[in-house]
Amino acid sequence: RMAGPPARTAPGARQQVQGGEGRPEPATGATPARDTRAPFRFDYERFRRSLRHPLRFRKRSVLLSGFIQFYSIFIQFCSSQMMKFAWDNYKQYALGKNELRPLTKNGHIGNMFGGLRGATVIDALDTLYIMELEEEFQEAKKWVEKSFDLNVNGEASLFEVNIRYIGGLLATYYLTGEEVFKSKALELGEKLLPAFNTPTGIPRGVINLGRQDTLKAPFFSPCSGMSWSWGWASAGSSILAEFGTLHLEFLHLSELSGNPVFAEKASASHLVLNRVEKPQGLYPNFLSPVTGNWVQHHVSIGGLGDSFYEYLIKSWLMSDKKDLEAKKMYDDALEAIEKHLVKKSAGGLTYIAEWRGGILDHKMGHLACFSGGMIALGAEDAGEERRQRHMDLAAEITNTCHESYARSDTKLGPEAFRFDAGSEAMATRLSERYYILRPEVVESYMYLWRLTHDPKYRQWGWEVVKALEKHCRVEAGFSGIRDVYTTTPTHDNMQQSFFLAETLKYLYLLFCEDDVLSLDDWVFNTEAHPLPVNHTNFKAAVQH
Ligand code: DMJ
Repeated sequence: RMAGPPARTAPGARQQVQGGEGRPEPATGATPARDTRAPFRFDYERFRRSLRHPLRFRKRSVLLSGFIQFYSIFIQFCSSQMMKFAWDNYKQYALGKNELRPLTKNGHIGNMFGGLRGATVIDALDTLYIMELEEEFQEAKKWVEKSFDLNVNGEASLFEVNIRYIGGLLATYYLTGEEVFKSKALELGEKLLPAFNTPTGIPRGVINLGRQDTLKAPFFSPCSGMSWSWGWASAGSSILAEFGTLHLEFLHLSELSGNPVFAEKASASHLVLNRVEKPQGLYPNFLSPVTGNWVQHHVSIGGLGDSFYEYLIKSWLMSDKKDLEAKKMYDDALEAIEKHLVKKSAGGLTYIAEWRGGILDHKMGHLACFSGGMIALGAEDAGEERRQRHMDLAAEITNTCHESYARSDTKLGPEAFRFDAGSEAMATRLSERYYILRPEVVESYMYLWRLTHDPKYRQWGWEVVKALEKHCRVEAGFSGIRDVYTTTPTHDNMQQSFFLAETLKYLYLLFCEDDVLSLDDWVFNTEAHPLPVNHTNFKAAVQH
């Protein structure tokens, strides 16, 4: 049994998914989005009243503040100006494309989002709003209202569409109460449901977003609503960090629509994962959606595994600490990680190694650096001994990730760093020296700051601001760099949408007061889109 959204209407009653007029019936063979058409209204005002800290973003007056506050307001201002610069250039050269190419001053579409456009717009919305960049927020909103087209036909990553588009739209709805964001999120959520049509209910990674209700080109293809596993994933398997990173958004889709189907789909994976035997308590990264068995024994808290663990602890927090199943899964997983993967280098740096069928790979990816923040967040409610141990572990990992930045010439960290062959927190392979504007290290600084108020985290954040300005700012935006170990790096010509969604948002929040998006009220999805904690004590609705 999982803590989930309420079943608001009698079983069998017809409910409506809000905002979708004339919603299409799914094509034969597709997962029905349940025929649910009775009126349902999410009470936005009630939700706002349920927040423990009223929403406020306004900065304190500089005149009324002391030196410390002046310093933090100044850095807030710097990060909001970086956001404005990133947005203005995207708007000027790439509006409607997925990302900005800041050197060539054009847009990039890529193939992750199945024909959807405007990934940067959707990822930027809540950051613009939180930073009170009002004019820019209105520009982004106008694009969503007028140009964001969901009638597309193409192969999308279920994970990426969920964390960036659905997460970004849901967060902006909760912050603003503007219906357009809710209705787009729900419409898109329905398009993802066919991916769950597998024998185990574990979704496949790729879904065709083509409409399932029409035979007319260009929105219909024989593949509409079909799903696949990634070609590169072993033997048709699904990836832990992908099927395990749906829960937060899908629970909110059910919450806003009154339709439990989303929560039910996302919860199926916990059932399968609780049944399957785990090698030494660890979760391998590849699982067959057909048999529900592991396909390969590679375990990582970085890429391919990362946000699965994050969503376990955040599911518990988002349920107002009622989802005890998710909490237990998290506690057990962390215990196995502590036992088998956490290591200390000769130089005294704590790191989390990867595991390949019993053999340790002494490497940490930049992606794995989110874990400092996650472990600190999860430590909160544990007993005294465990709480202290986890806070220490979180601080040590965050320190190691800071070292990976501090030991580079640019003061930005590489994609992966190693602890072997005499190396300590540095990339040893040419192919791992790049930095693509990733957020994970500043994400951990933000959580550790909020939970300890140790000023070093703000100091480290300021170092990142300076390094980004020095090495990543180019004439028309911010760009990733190809080698963090040279002071004259070449640029990769890509301003990733997560730079606006996450890196700049976390830097900004690091210098805000704690009640700006308080951790009592909000959990950040893995793309840093804030989703509210369910304080209203809804009954558990998802039954196994
Ligand atoms: C983001 O899209 C998300 O944080 C995801 O969980 C991992 N990768 C990127 C940023 O590095």
